Amino acid sequence: MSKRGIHQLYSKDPIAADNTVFGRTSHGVSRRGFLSGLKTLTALLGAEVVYSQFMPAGLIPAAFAQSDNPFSIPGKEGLTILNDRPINAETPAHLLDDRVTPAKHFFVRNNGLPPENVDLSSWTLTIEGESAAQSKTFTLDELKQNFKHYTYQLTLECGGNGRAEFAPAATGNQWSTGAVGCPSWTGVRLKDVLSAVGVKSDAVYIGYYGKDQHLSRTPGKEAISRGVPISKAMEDESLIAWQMNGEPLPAMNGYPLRLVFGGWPASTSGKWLSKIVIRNKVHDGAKMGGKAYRLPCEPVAPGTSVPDSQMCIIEAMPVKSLITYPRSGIVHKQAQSLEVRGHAWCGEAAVKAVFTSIDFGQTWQQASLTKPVNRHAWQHFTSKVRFPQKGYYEIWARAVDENGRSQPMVLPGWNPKGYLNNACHRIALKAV
Ligand SMILES: Nc1nc2c(c(=O)[nH]1)N[C@H]1C(S)=C(S)[C@@H](COP(=O)(O)O)O[C@H]1N2
Ligand SMILES: [Mo]
Repeated sequence: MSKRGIHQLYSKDPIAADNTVFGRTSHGVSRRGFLSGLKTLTALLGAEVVYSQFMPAGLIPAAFAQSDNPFSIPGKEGLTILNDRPINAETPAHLLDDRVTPAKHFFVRNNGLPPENVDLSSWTLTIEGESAAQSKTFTLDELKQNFKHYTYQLTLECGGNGRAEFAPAATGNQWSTGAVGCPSWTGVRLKDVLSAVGVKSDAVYIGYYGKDQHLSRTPGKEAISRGVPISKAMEDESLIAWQMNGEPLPAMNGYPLRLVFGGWPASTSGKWLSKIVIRNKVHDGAKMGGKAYRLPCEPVAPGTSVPDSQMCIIEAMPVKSLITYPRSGIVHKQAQSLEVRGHAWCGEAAVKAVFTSIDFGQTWQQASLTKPVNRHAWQHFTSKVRFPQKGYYEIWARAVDENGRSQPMVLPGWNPKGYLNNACHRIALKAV
């Protein structure tokens, strides 16, 4: 644990390097259970908390967020590694500042072991299942030549993004805010391929199979095999994609072929895609049942044990936003206004408005917000913020969707596996 005083972490250059931010876990303050009084807090932050009268009791200052991780995955530098077997890595909020997420900053969520030595010439995609009129296999060339190509910017977010905040803690990857991104994807429409094969009238679901292996390497045992209702499969923006931002998919993101279902839990977007089944019932592949990617059908008290029969499949993701500039922990000249920016998204609807607050949610100011470039693309907000006096602030952002549904400021409904935490994002700032 570092013995450095917190003041040594201040810098006049807010975004130049990793060590320019203040407030870190290394100061012996854990993210959970911050109980000290205002005096201690002021000492640790090295600044007065300007709106302390509005600060919720027990709130852990955003300044004490997780520190940067020194390890990296080739091609994914800067991501925070959560696990190495399977590999899981998330993106720090300030590295998601681009409107179109660069491949190197797109998160990685693997359930098993990715295929090695992928051979493009022998890779095939088979479509079959009870509700397929026939079974048909395409080579990559056939897919690319027989169907029209489409490019969409589509938001993928892991259903477990934000899990780290739940109490009692939920098992699984402890994602903070970075299991989300919105690159541009190129491929063919899933519906064009399914229609070419023939979809029977009793079809209700599709399921995917990928060429990654279960962690146990048991032959024939899938790491994951999920899917979506046929209505989602038939949307214009539902793609079988081979490119991210005009380049072949990164190895860790499904090279050479994957499904992309924008706005739905990213677990439905099968990577290393080799087979799609058209089902006459809800797909029953690995991680479709039990507690996986499912919520209690009715809300439950935190810590409740819920029988599997009372768990329902997660469909569209809830409304959410992320502040991507400035990075949390910067030092800013109080006399200058600051342009805060970020993205907002929602699984089904578009985002109608984004608001920011610097007084722990007492007052909110409406940000300017762009329209999505296409359905299921995230939107961008900017907000000019002024700080009335020197001291410690938190900037909070809150998005509201077209149906009037807002992000909650505190944790939303607890659930056994810690899915769908869309609580407001907040960052720390010191005005000097
Ligand atoms: N074949 C396969 N597809 C998969 C997975 C996987 O482990 N294997 N993980 C799923 C989950 S849980 C998520 S969140 C997304 C992550 O996509 P990414 O790694 O490209 O960010 O892929 C989904 N598709
Ligand atoms: Mo996921």
